Amino acid sequence: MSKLVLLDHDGAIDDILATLLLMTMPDIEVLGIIVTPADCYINAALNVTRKLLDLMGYYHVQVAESTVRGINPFPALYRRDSLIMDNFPILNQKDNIKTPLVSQTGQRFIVETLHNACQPVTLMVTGPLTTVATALDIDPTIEQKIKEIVWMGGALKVAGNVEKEFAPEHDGSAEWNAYWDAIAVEKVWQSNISLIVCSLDITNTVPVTAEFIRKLAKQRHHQLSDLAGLCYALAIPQDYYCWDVLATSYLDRSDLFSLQEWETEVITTGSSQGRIRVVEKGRKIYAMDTVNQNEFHNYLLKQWSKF
Ligand SMILES: [Ca+2]
Repeated sequence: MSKLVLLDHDGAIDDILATLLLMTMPDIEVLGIIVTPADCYINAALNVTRKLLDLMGYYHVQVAESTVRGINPFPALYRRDSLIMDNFPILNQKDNIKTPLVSQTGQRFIVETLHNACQPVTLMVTGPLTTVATALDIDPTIEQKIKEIVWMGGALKVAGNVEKEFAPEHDGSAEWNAYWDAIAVEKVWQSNISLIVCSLDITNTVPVTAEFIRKLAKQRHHQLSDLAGLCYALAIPQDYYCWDVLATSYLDRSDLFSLQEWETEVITTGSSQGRIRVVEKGRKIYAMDTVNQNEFHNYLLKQWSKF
């Protein structure tokens, strides 16, 4: 039986690439995609997601718009990438979008989809945890239908990526997805759901390099490689890593990773808000600890040559 997955992403370059990767995976049934309005402008991010599904011929996958709000907004400089992607020629070959946008909110869509699922579902979250936390607020019984949450977020033993330039009162110890809404992280931490976290500790080991983009360029006759190369080229002026893409690859290739168990707590207020700290007797989580970078890159090249 296929592994059931709900993807909740927040519309940045990396989220779109994670979607691109997830849709190529064998033995996985994607029950829907929720877009959380965090590292994006929401209409553009919804369009990009649906156009991408159109490009791959996955018109049956439902897309839902989360209407949650975060506490600390992402910088406009990051969010505007969603507007650029929405205008990529490769995503605008047709006049109309075929993949449906469901009428209910993303948070309600999670509740309904989990209730209707025939077995527990993996939640793949590549943005803030706010939509998941809100779904748990709407109906706490959905917890039983969540097999695990695989989340890109947090910084355990390394510095965060919330920079002074964008958050003058922060001490730099938090990762952006956690900083956007630390209270939502705490809400999920209070549940009994199994958590597998892809934190900056491991994503720091997979920077986006010009060399990798050249490898994608060599196979650009495959549409997905061309699109991925375009996305990464857009990212290269920033200090960019395979954050969401690494996290998502775990669903198909957990064999490339080692995991480590930690006991942790979430700081929700003050200058360290969004920090996830390792403490004795804290909430148990599994963090992806190491990955074989070469094999990870080869895996991406292989998956993105499928279309
Ligand atoms: Ca993201």
